Amino acid sequence: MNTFSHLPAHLWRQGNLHAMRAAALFACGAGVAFAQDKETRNFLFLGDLASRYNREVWEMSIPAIIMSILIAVATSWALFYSVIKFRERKGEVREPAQFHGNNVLEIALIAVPFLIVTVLAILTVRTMVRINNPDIYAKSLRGEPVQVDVLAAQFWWNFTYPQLGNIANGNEMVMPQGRAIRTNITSRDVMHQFWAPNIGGQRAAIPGVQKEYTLDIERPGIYQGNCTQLCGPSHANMRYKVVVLAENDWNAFVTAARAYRAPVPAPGSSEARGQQIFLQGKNGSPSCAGCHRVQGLQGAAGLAGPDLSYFASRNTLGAGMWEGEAARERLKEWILNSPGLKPGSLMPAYRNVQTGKSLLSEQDLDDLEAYLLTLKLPPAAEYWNKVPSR
Ligand code: HEC
Ligand SMILES: [Cu+2]
Repeated sequence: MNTFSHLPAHLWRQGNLHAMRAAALFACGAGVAFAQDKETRNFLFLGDLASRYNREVWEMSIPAIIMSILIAVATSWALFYSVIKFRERKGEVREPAQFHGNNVLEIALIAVPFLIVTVLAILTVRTMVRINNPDIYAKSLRGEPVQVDVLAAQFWWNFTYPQLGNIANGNEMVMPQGRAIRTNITSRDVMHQFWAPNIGGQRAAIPGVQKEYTLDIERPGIYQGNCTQLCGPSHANMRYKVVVLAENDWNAFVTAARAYRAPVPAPGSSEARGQQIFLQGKNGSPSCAGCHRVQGLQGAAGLAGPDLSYFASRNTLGAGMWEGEAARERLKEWILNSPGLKPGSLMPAYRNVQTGKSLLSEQDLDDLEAYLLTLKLPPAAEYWNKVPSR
């Protein structure tokens, strides 16, 4: 039974063509409209094209998408056309036309796909070479590249700036807008993956290997990053923020961060007691300073946890697990029992293993919190206040 048999063949053919033209036009129109609008682009996982890398990838996908649409339209048209045109009619019994041995057809059926694959391969490889070539960034960006060393560890990040007096920050990567960022990515323990979609593709962090990549970002803002490697129980909680600053704000940040020395609390204050515990631990507990670096604090050079130099200027806690208020609220609980809050956290719980009794009193926690909250950049360098939106 043929659904279309009530239509005269020529009418059906015409209608068919019109419908397909309309569909093709609609698809192209929708594609163009989508690409203009930032929200929709984000929705389509294209990122907001805030980096040279992403624009290169987007620009190569346009011809690839157009080619795919053309191929889809052409093959569907050929399929429907031949199914309808050459269908078996009522009472008709005949052998279908045979094409075996038709050289022109067979060569065409090899040559056309070969051409398609070749064109797509050239587009892809060309883009891959371009986005991995530091020179293309250097050409379009201001000044010398900024060096940022990225250390990935279960389940946190450290960002150090070896050319800028070794300033460092944990879990929040501050970077300048419109400059090439030369990253040196490595891992402390297992394989991790550095991925902030707005900045470009995923970059492997491999223990014992220093991988250099050039990144850039064209607009100030906050961009979300996450480890995308299944690196342990908290792999999904291994997040970071990329905070991109306009030139002035970046310069202010660098100047202040280079000059930064952890403040010295007034003797006898809660902060001073906090600093004491931070440096020496309490009741046989390990000292915080043994695992955490604080710039300018004698004895705090630990590298087993994220840098805490200006922890109070950060907006996140637990490598981006919480932000803002939610982060502040959990600070004491975090200090007391980090693995209880974050699965697999390698920061030890401050409890006696045998008795389960806390090694830190409420007072100790208040003091530690008070001390941590003094670790702050000067207002001119508070980077969270400098970016358009969170
Ligand atoms: C054995 C090493 C070790 C000791 C000791 C230690 N920490 Fe940590 N700390 C870590 C690790 C590892 C992390 C990262 C955990 C994660 O996010 O997965 C961390 C994370 C933190 C964070 C969150 C940082 C951020 O940006 O997310 C704070 C705050 C912190 N530690 C404070 C302290 C304080 C205060 C002490 C002492 C009472 C202390 N730590 C003792 C290893 C340690
Ligand atoms: Cu990871």
